[in-house]
Amino acid sequence: MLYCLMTAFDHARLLCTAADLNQLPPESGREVAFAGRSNAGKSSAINTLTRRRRLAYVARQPGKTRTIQLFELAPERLLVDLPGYGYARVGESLRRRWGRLVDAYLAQRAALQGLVLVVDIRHPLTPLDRQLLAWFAPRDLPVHILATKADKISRSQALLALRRIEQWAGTSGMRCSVQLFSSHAGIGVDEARAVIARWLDLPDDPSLREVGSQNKNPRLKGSKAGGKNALIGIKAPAQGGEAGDDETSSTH
Ligand SMILES: Nc1nc2c(ncn2[C@@H]2O[C@H](COP(=O)(O)OP(=O)(O)O)[C@@H](O)[C@H]2O)c(=O)[nH]1
Ligand SMILES: [Mg+2]
Repeated sequence: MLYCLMTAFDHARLLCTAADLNQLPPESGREVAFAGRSNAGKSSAINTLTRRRRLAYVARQPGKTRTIQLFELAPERLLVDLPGYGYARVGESLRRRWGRLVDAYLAQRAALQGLVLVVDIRHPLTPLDRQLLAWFAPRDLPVHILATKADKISRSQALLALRRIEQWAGTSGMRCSVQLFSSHAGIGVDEARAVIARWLDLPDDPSLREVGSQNKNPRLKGSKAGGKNALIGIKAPAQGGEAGDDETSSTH
């Protein structure tokens, strides 16, 4: 039996694009930010979670996004797509590369409830990702790592990579959870939605709606991704089964 959150995710809309902190909306609500290396799959993840093809801009070339995009799921409940880091020359400091805008957002934004760190499962937790987490740790907010593009490698490789990230997370001292994800294959969608819904305190969370057994994708059967997140306080589904993003281009 599968369950899914019938949520505000399905009603997402672009609220605004901010090139500067003073263009952000007032801090009266709750926000969950998506961070990660350029081209890791942040925007694709947002599109998949909201079951939209082009809500967030999916770049054909890495390093293009320079603004913060804010998506409204419900009044004062926002998803925030941050510009990626790591595309500029190796050797520059994270803060210099990433810029004042994102730096200030993550350090100061009071509305921020948690950070979704999107990592390409084939290159998980690069030095820049670790730098970001170390730098973000003093805020004492939860971090959920989406190990995405799980469709690009075998299931056994994916589980091995997942275990490595979990081991690191276990020693990090942070409130850190990890899961497999794929925007293209729809892996881990409901699990990620459940974490975000809880952080955003969405009005319909944690109401679960029984939808019956609809998983037609044999790749997803038996995956452990749905049960890996120790921070989820509700029954995690086996898998989402829906792939909201059918972008086929890849710069890899
Ligand atoms: N195979 C595969 N490709 C993906 C996945 N997610 C994103 N991509 C591709 O990776 C590239 C970068 O994605 P994008 O979402 O723009 O990354 P961002 O820079 O982190 O926002 C695009 O070509 C996407 O189509 C995924 O889950 N599987
Ligand atoms: Mg993007």
